[in-house]
Amino acid sequence: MSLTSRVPIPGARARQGLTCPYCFAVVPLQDVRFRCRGRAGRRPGCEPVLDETLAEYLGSTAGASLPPVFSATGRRTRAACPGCGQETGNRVCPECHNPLPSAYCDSPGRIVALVGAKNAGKSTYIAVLLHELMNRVGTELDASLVACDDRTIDRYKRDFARPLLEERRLLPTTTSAATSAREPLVYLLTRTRTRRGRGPRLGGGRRTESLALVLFDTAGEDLRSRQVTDLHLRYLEAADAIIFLVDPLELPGARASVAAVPPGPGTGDDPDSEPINIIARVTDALRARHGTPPGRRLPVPVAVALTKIDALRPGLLRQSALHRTRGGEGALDLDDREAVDAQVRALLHEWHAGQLDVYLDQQYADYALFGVSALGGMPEDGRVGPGGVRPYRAEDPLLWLLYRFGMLDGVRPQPAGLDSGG
Ligand SMILES: Nc1nc2c(ncn2[C@@H]2O[C@H](COP(=O)(O)OP(=O)(O)OP(=O)(O)O)[C@@H](O)[C@H]2O)c(=O)[nH]1
Ligand SMILES: [Mg+2]
Ligand SMILES: [Zn+2]
Ligand SMILES: [Zn+2]
Repeated sequence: MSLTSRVPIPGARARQGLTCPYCFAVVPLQDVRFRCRGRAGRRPGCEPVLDETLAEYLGSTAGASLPPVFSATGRRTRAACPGCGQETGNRVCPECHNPLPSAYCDSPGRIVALVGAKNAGKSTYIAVLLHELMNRVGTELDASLVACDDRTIDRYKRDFARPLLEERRLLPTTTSAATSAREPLVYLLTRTRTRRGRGPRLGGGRRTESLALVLFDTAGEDLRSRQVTDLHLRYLEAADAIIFLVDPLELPGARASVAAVPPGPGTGDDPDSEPINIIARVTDALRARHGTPPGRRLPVPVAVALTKIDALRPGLLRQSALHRTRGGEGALDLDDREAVDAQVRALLHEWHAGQLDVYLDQQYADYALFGVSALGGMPEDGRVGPGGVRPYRAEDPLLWLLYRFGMLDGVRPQPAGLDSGG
């Protein structure tokens, strides 16, 4: 099988400009604005002023006093501030005044959205995935994960890393966007690839590619109602790829496969919270937004991941692809990928949740199934289990998406002799 037979990615669809990863407005490049660097030490510059546009986005004036924003041609990477004459390379979105990192302006960023029902494990997954990308997986991929703004850094520490990873407390239920302002965590994942067999004279042999990882920790509650808020819709519409998280404990047929049903707030018999209904609601919204005619499948790549797979009976995992540890070579092992996909599909059918698979196949041209565990073990009394957080295959959906985006090679370790693609 050819390893280069990747289909074109819809994310590469010609956009009229770039999509702001904060407010999801589509901005023509020439309309991108600049923010003065401000005064620092002996360097002259403008004084901070209240940025009302940013304050409106934040829903608060805290953190919105910054050096002024000005217009200049956003196609350039730098511009001189009309107030103080100093050059700045800080570009911002004209709609919400959030920073647009140059790597994001210069290479078409890709937005990955994360969705799931209440209690599916979204917040826990975000905490762990980001940690993995900043550490083990980042090293393996030779990729750096950099937060695009200080608020992302602060919020990741305060709401995710500190409670879950340091204090080992389970994360609280995410509050509804109706009661508290919601803002995405915006990161840039940058990977430098050295193209094998290409000398530096042929374009340098090194290519830097970026992916905007925009994680919007939606409250499951907000996806329950049909009135998905406008920001949610814009988020989903802007997404070049979607990760759906599904709690297997919510699949009625899976109960028998679970080692112990965890205590805590299950969603019970509420049909609005069933995974397939959440996915259907999001799919309807996507269809409306993309104007996809009925009968045609949506082109957005979708990774559907069963969460909490540590909760499945050990017997079920033994001898299974899910149980195998992924070999980490900075490439996607396509044999392993197919084996996991087939196993999760078999589990869904065994659990009488085959309709989920059928539905995805009808609606999406490109979807893949995963099994992940963010915690790696059952939590106890509101805390992470005694072994600490030991994530398991948490990065798999993201690796697959990187592969789909052409940012990661696919390899088949067996049989030997195949070109490793790329
Ligand atoms: N066994 C196991 N349990 C998990 C795992 N991840 C999450 N959980 C459990 O699922 C609960 C909900 O996880 P959250 O990450 O808060 O879920 P959420 O999707 O953010 O929920 P809402 O914010 O209410 O929409 C946690 O409190 C844990 O009890 C996991 O990897 N393994
Ligand atoms: Mg949450
Ligand atoms: Zn200035
Ligand atoms: Zn914006």
